[in-house]
Amino acid sequence: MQKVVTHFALVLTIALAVSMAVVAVTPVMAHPSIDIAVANWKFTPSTITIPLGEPTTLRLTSTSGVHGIKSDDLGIPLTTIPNGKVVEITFTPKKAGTYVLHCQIVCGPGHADMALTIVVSDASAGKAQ
Ligand SMILES: [Cu+2]
Repeated sequence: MQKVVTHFALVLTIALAVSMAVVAVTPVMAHPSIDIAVANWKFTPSTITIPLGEPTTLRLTSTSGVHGIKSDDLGIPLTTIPNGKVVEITFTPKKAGTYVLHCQIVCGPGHADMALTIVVSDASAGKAQ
């Protein structure tokens, strides 16, 4: 009986590992996902370029301090990024341009200069219609 239980546990472990591997290689989201490190007092990268009209997910992780971003133009609600947490924001830019998002939480001496620049690029603009 003990052997059967051990065998079952092994099969279950393998099945779990295989299903996790499938999840890992399957593109879950077709739209871009961008990792941004947030720290005192900068976003890294500090400038990102994203396509116009496509849902984009920002995955923000703070390694020091509590920060925040917000953009009415881009449809990003006021979002706090606590230290050590991963915060995901998905939005769809409606208008091409350059948007400078200043940190929304007063976070210390470097706060005034802490900004994330998002360039929304209309990739079809240069192509013949
Ligand atoms: Cu900040």
